Amino acid sequence: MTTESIPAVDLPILDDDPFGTVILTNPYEFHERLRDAAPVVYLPRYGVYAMGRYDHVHASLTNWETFVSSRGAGLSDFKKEKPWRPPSLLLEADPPDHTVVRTVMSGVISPRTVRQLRAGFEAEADTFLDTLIERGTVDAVTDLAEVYPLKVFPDAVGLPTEGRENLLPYGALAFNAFGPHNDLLEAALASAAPVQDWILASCQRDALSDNGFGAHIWAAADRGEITTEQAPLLVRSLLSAGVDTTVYGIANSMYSLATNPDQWTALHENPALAKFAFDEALRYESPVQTFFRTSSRPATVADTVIPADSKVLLFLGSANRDPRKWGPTADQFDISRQGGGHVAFGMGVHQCVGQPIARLEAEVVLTALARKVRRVELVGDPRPKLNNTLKGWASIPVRLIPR
Ligand code: HEM
Ligand code: OVM
Repeated sequence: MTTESIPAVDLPILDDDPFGTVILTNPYEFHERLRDAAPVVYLPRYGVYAMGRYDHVHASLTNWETFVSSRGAGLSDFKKEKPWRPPSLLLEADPPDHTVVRTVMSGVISPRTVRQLRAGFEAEADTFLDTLIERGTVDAVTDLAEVYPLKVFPDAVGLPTEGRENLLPYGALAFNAFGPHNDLLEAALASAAPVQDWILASCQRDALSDNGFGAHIWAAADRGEITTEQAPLLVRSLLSAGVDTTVYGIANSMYSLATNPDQWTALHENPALAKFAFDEALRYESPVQTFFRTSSRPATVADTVIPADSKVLLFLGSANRDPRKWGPTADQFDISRQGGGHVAFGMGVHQCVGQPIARLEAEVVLTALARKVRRVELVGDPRPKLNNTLKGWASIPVRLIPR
């Protein structure tokens, strides 16, 4: 260890590997130890500081001047290492640069533009779910959570049908790349070249239909709000962050509901609760478990000083189960839970710009399913899907029992 990486005195040290198989498979026991140890701990394995309590994660997310994103939202410090791809103009930028492109993206994905998608999303959910329910026994991940978003989202962006099979591998790569260079990242990189080529080509104006989110980003370039160099990188943000997240979010919702049958019953009796069920599932099984920041200056957090130029790991999934915030039932899935404020979409200037789309997809598909299905029975053991950033499932075998 070099002198500059010696942690502030008196900081608890946790030797665990949060990117190893054990914790990625079941992070919750580790989260509890992390939260109970102190507001800030040191992880010598990666030479980083970490926070797992709600208050400190929330405060750090909203303090972009001290905890910057422009040096990367992953383990790698862009000041010291070359990024694996040109940085995101949104995720990996700070104000004021961030503000300009964020304003453009918020116009492209707005309550108004997303509202116009609802009828089409509903029609797609209706016919798709009827064929699914006909089959009875299905996989809630590969037959449902992957299929529906992979139809409606690329349509909304304006992508060609051909090559859409590249979207999930690209997302898996991008989210693994926030972590260390371990076996998971290695596996994702192994077959990545054609995937990256397809993504790059799909960000160009001529690849996109003329009435989707992609075209609307290019229209902002035509109006001079962003440059023609920035447009493809903003389309890339949609393709990086817009697919795996909703797939995991819908799959985690199905897992939470299938393992808590009383909650499915409540949802079936009142399908209008679907939006609350999704929010509670995001809290209970957060698809995005972690993001990093870099300290731009010495940062005081609850009496401890994090030195300048440190990587800081924020455990969103732990904050979302902190009993200090959520009370003694923090570890229970309860769709009638009162009081929001989960950080599954982040908080502050980087808070998920794709939220209206994610919420629409989930609300529409879960509402339709709640109407059509009386009971969801697990008929086999769910198999976890490991990723350095995302928590979710490779397989959830279920029987859908119609009303
Ligand atoms: C940012 C989670 C869906 C695009 C974020 C952040 C989180 C997150 C935690 C904050 C990152 C940070 O603070 O560093 C999720 C989850 C989703 C979801 C859980 C689904 C359930 C989407 C969708 C899109 C999207 C559908 C695209 C349409 C983005 C972009 C950012 C972002 C571009 C960066 C925003 C910025 O830095 O200003 N998301 N997201 N996300 N998300 Fe999402
Ligand atoms: C981006 C982005 C934003 C959020 C998450 C993410 C792959 C990527 O702007 O490229 O994960």
